[in-house]
Amino acid sequence: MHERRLRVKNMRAYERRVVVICGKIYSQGALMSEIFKNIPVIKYEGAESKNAFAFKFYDADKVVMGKKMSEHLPFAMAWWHNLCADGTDTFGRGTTDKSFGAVPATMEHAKAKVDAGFEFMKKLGIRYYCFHDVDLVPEADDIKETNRRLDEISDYILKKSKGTGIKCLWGTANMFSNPRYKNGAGSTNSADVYAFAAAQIKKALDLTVKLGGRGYVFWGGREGYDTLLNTDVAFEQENIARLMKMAVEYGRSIGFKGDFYIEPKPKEPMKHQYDFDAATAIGFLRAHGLDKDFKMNIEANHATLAGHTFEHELRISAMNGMLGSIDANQGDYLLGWDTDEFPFDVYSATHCMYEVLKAGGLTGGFNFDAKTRRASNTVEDMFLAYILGMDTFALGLLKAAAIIEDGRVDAFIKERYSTFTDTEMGKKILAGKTSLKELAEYADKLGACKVPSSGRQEMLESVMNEVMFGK
Ligand code: XUL
Ligand code: CO
Repeated sequence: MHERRLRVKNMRAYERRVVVICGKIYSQGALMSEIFKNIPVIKYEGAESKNAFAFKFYDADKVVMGKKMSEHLPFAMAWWHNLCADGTDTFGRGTTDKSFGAVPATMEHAKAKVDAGFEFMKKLGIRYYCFHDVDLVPEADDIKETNRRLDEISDYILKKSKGTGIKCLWGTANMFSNPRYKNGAGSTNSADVYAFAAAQIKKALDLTVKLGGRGYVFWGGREGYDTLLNTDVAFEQENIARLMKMAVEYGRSIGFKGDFYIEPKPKEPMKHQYDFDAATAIGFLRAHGLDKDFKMNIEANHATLAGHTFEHELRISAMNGMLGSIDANQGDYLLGWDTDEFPFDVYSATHCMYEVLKAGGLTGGFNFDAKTRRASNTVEDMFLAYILGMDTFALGLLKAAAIIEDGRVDAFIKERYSTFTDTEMGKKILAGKTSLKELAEYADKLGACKVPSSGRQEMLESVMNEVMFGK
């Protein structure tokens, strides 16, 4: 019914070339050559610049620790926030016009979003984008029609990307918005819903491969539960693992060589999410033999919701060889939900980049899974937000490199564990060549144990301030 109304509206719009909705005029059919007419190409002007439409710290070609900034920081645009989200919240409708001159929820609009997205990325020098299937086209009532639309739009994206070097960073399937996923997707109680989830993953993998994606993400939106009174946790987790195994099997069969990612999140929308944090997700992957094909996509705001720091989640992933990609955003410590703000916290970005540099970089990239505030409702704000995010991570990179080059933090950590590397008994412990019995005899011989050396946290925090603000 809804679709028929939409078709009729579209036909009328097509005939008239323009259509008026809620007092606004939308052009139909004709695609504008430049959408963000008042926004220039964003260039690096340095820290002294007062030009809001310039980078102060992100200097793409600047070499830091042997690599260009643009290589350290493969930034990506999140299709959903940047091209779809209009500021709607639980208390009010949208504040931002994301129609880009087309009638919303039509294929013309889907194409206008592609035009807007590519102009946006080109003006900012961003080389990647991330998408959910339903960010790209309006979902139809019948999955066959949705898939046809996805074929049409991905052809259009491919055409549009020719000669730009812009590619997909990762793709994913939205398995949380449609009411059929109210009880989960891989964790649903309905075999039919499970089949639809599988069908969406199959198509999203096809699209990811077609668009040159480096990765494929599983964010377990509704994979969790609210009460054990209606839930078989073991059953649901086994089923999620089965779905992931089928995804790996299918992905590899169509030539997908990239990584699959789990994007951990502790809560929201579900009370207990199965992929609570990196440690939980890594344990799950290992238990189901999925750890060779999967890595983590760590989102800053998800880490803080889990009661962790961003850098903790990155460290846990990296030390398990599973740091794949990053959703670069930030939360608000005064609010307990996923605010998806553009990152401006340079301390956090510095800790993040320290982890990334130490891990030897990412196989994925930095996806701005972030939205402008509801009150920041103009197209200018879209650009200003990305300038903020890109500059924050550029600063993070510069400061993290400075901390590593300064060497005091690394030297302190090495020294802190030196009783294991510089004493006979410490070496024996590390080599696995001792036993409880021998260690107990050793303790007996000592009689009393010295309190270990100071952690010097305050001194090290001063070192960080010094490196951040000293020059
Ligand atoms: C939700 C979230 C998602 C994933 C992709 O909190 O972060 O947008 O990044 O599904
Ligand atoms: Co995310």
